[in-house]
Amino acid sequence: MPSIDKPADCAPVDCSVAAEPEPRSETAEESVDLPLPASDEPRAPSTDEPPAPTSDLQKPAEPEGAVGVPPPLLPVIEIDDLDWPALCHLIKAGGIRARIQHTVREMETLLSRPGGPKMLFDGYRSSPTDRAILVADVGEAPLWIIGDLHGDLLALEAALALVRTHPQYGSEHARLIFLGDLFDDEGFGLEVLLRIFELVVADPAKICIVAGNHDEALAHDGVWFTSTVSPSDFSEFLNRNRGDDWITQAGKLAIQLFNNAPRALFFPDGLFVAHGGFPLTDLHANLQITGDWNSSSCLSDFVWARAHPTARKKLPNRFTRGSQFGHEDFAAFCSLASSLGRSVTHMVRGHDHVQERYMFYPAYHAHPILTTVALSRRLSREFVGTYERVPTIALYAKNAVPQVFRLNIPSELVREIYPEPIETAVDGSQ
Ligand SMILES: [Mn+2]
Repeated sequence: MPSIDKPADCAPVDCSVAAEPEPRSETAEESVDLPLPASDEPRAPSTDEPPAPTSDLQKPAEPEGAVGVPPPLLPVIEIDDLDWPALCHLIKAGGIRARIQHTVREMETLLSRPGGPKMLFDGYRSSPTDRAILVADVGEAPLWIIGDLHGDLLALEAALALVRTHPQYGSEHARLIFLGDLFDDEGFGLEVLLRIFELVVADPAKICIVAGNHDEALAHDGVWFTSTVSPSDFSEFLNRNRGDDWITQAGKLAIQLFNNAPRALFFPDGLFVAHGGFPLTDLHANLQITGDWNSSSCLSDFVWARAHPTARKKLPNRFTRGSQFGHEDFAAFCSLASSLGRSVTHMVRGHDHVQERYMFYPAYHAHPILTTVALSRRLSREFVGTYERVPTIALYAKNAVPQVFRLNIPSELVREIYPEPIETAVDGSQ
């Protein structure tokens, strides 16, 4: 793959050094999938076995009007029949990089339009800078949710093949919500970014990009790209390529796009969408009074908060942006949001790179949360499990938890596109 800047990005020193500067905010990402008790194994739900109704201990005092059974979990769908050789060829052909000038120009034009780019759900912003959008009508065309990609061009192309051309599930009208974290963790960060730019430019009304913590952390100080998160290899890649005006401009456009990208979406059926979480409990009293969903602390929690799989409550820790929440914290948020006119009953998010690449947390059965990430490989900061993973995406279903689709990419293809780095094999030692 001569056109792809991979070998340099895979230098072993990047992986080990980058993990150290900010351990408190990012190492929690792995700790979530390490100590799970057996009861937290992801499960494949079936329609005839809905989650148990809320027990009396779960929500003793919730003032919900339309209390009923929680939104159901739908069966997980296995996708095995994509055209894998064609996907492999597509990625190796390097076309995305070859189209960079056109893509960057088009994106530049779109972002400088007076009325904004008019992307999916932008019409529901209460003001041009509203980043916690109350969506009045989700629309009818299929709506897919794609979690963390971290440079996973293979998972992205597989997802696009599914949502557009699959004989059973594909549609030319398909719309996409990206849950952020498009780059960092090596892989094909620039290609993923440019590919998503291409999708936006082709039809902005079909694409919504919710900012993740890695996207939000990227900045430019006038000379250099910077990042406040670790790993931050994408900003290092951009700096290494500062002689290339097109790559530099792509990075700057990404920053511009993410600055004003939504941090949260509230759907009318109670689905809440964000990269990480929701305003944690120490913000609730103030939020109740002000109703200001766009306060900097609320916006930060949407992007950075992490799900604890089993805890009832977690004390917000404001010394780290990645503070955790428990299932009663989410129930409290659902209650608060509903009292502020935003019904929240369930959530879809990315952020935590769970080993199975999707997770329904049993402890959250009263208010289900789906975590979905589209990562086909074990990242260098993950230390357990197989190298090949099954990336997932999810399909919006009204009044239900979004339906999980597992993209069963053949192992050989994963290894061909992402050769396993020798230095992280077996035991994770560097
Ligand atoms: Mn992530």
